[in-house]
Amino acid sequence: MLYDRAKIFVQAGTGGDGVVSFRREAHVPKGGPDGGDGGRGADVVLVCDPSLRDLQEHRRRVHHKGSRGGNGEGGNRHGASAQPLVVAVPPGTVVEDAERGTRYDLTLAEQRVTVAEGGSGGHGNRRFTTATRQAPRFAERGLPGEEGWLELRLKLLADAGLVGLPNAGKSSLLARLTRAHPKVGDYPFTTLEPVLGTLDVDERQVVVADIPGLIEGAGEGAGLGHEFLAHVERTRLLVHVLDLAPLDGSDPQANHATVEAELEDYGAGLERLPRVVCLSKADLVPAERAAAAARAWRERLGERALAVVVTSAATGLGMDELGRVIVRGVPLEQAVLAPEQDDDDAPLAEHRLYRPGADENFRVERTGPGAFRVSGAPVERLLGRHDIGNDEALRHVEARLRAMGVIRALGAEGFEPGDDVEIDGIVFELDPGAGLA
Ligand SMILES: Nc1nc2c(ncn2[C@@H]2O[C@H](COP(=O)(O)OP(=O)(O)OP(=O)(O)O)[C@@H](O)[C@H]2O)c(=O)[nH]1
Ligand SMILES: [Mg+2]
Repeated sequence: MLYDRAKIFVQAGTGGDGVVSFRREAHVPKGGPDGGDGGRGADVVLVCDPSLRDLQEHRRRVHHKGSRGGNGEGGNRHGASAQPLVVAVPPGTVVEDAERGTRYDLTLAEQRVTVAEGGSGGHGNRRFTTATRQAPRFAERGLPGEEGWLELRLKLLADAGLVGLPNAGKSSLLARLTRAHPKVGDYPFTTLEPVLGTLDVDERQVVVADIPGLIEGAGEGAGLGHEFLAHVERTRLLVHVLDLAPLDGSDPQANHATVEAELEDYGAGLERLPRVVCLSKADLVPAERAAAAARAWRERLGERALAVVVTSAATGLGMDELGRVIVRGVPLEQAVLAPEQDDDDAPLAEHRLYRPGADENFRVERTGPGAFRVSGAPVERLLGRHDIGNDEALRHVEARLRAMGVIRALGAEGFEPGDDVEIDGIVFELDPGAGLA
């Protein structure tokens, strides 16, 4: 079973708290503040690891939580920043953060992306020393890290995909062309999940995927193949494998039409990919018949196929030609290791990061007589940082609110000193000393 979907929850670490501390030395009667800052919480980082094949591990382990930053200590010692929490994903993983609308494409070994940033550490009391406040008795708390659900989807990284009806001979071709060992059987649906093989021709390598057989209705979900069509979305070339002598006596032309219709129904532009047609199992028919079929298909398809190749996995006929045609059909610069852009307009960022923006603002609203609510990320962060049960910390918060323009905005809404203010669920009496300006 190939696990190609998973949903994980990532939670970056909380920053360490700053600390309140005063210097104590035998010969210094009254030392100054020396509380150090807290360290950063752990980022959560996804890294592309070629030793992984699919997302199975992520079905078992859903939660990933980064550790806390260390707390500050006296003597101006800062807490340690936590090491990032590294989560490995296989090459070809598309990561989607629906809430933020971000998306990352991890295709190259060691490629990494920070999906959740650790919270910053709080400042120790030393940082709050001012000319008028020589001995601050408060420090900041560390902030929580970012968190959220991520959707992981694996889209195999193959340059070329083998498509065709069940039993057409796709796996036999892959085994013959590459060192892969897909299962081959004389019954339909032998291949239950895509298998990749590497084709070496003229010092180039291209990756070929063997996709489970497609049947009529596959585009709408019938059979097995439809689940795996996502994996050929990234390919540059499709090899349509057509049995020259189907056991069930079916007509190759009708079979060809069935598969092409399903590719089109799937709807990801698969029908626009260049085609190579491979007439398989040639050893089962007289050579003249195979040659005549190839001529007929070339005529019928014209420009629609890069080439029509007669093959036999049993005898090796046509294998070199098929290999060359595939390699030629996959442009060098687009070979699998170059991460590619998706069709949709949103440019794919390798390291797109969400940062709480500097342009975020606050909103003030009246919630009742003598009661107000202030919302917005910067004010909520400020409250998260401080213990307003501590008088000094509360005065510091008031000063910050004033500097941010919150006090003035409250005044404009009819706020009177001493009224209640709620920020992020915390209600407190705000009594700014220096008026409402
Ligand atoms: N004589 C002959 N038999 C072949 C050849 N290629 C495949 N076969 C046989 O055809 C049957 C199907 O081959 P597979 O390679 O498993 O076909 P497939 O397209 O991968 O089938 P699914 O995985 O079920 O979609 C097996 O019994 C193979 O031995 C060939 O070139 N010559
Ligand atoms: Mg197969």
